[in-house]
Amino acid sequence: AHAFWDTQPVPKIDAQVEKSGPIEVKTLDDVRKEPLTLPALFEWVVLDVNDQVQLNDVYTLLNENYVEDDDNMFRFDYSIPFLKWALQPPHYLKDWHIGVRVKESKKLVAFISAIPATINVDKTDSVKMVEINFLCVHKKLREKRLAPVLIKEITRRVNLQNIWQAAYTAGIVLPKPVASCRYYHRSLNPKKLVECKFSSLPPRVSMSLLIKLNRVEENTKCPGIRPLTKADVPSATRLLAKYLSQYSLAPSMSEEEVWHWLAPQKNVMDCYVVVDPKTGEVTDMCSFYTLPSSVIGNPKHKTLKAAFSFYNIATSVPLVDLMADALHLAKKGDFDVFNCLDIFENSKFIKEHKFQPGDGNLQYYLYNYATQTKDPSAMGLVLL
Ligand code: YNC
Ligand code: MG
Repeated sequence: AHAFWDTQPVPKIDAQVEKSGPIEVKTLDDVRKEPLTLPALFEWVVLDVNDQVQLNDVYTLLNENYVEDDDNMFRFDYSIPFLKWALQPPHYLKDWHIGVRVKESKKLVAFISAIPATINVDKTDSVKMVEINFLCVHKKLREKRLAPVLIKEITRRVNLQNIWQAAYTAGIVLPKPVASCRYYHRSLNPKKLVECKFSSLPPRVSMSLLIKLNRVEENTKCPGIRPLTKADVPSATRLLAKYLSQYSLAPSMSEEEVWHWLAPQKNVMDCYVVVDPKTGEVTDMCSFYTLPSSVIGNPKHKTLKAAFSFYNIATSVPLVDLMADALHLAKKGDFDVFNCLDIFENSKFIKEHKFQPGDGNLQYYLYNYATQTKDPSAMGLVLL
């Protein structure tokens, strides 16, 4: 049923994985030295995301052609600063920002990216991997089997660095999900969400009641909560490592990576911490990234500003209180909606804070690494 995926080192969809580990083992000698062949009208390019013009090309391709919801009402609108940040973590490789251009016009018509990451699997195996993201083929070139060529080319370039595993997420079901997760949404601006048809007025609920039901706390609950600073990083890194060690799939981050991924950046990343006043140690952290969506064909609203839950850790306060602060801070930041998955301990605050289940699912995958299927609550990894 999968002309491409059936040839790849991933478990069959009905496979019951017993033992964790690589599916195939290869060496550099096995890796093709030349790029995959593209149809004659196209050429491979490396996108230099430090160049504003090339970064803008990636932005525009994704803005016009990237992921939409099932009803094609919203499309992710990753911002230019977000893309620059997401594509350049410590030890990123420029070669892993791959584009396809039309030879004649130089128009960018496809993209795929990899970034390096160390992922802990089943609490015992630390695996050097890449995270694959932003796979996109222009709408006019769909269903021409270009996606497998992009995937094979990035695999080749990752393998050339002696890396043989990858983590990725997708809305669709492929062989074979490690976990099937669900999105939940907390309205912050219910009036706008209804006007955009992101949500609808429940029966017998007036707009004014809906607004009242979705109010957030007027003040923060966690004493001293404030943005993460660079001085917090050693302590925040320890807190994260300890917290993430309980999950079956979770990243392992150096101090450098923690600062890259969590440093507050307007319209990209929000990260707040509570610090023990005696020891200076970070005891609690909440974070969310900014990912707007274009509202397709709405006369009144052009974009929805969504916050996506990232890493949240509560040790000195209840998790529900920490997340009440996250919602308060997101509302203050003018977000319309706060999104999270049912991963981590998120189920503990989803009900209490009036999140509603979405219609989208998110499947987590590993490439060339078999492991037992996991419950969403065993997942400790967020991909952008
Ligand atoms: C997808 N999202 O099943 P079979 S997520 C993986 N991830 O192959 P064609 C996908 N595979 O089933 P189109 C996929 N979507 O025949 C489709 N496929 O074996 C498979 N959408 O290719 C599909 N971005 O070119 C089928 O399809 C084959 O023209 C069909 O292109 C697909 O970034 C796509 O949703 C998604 O831009 C590019 O629809 C296009 O439809 C599009 O004929 C809107 O392809 C945007 C969108 C995907 C977001 C993401 C993660 C991608 C992971 C890719 C897999 C990485 C593997 C690990 C590599 C490194 C390994 C190392 C080491
Ligand atoms: Mg295609």
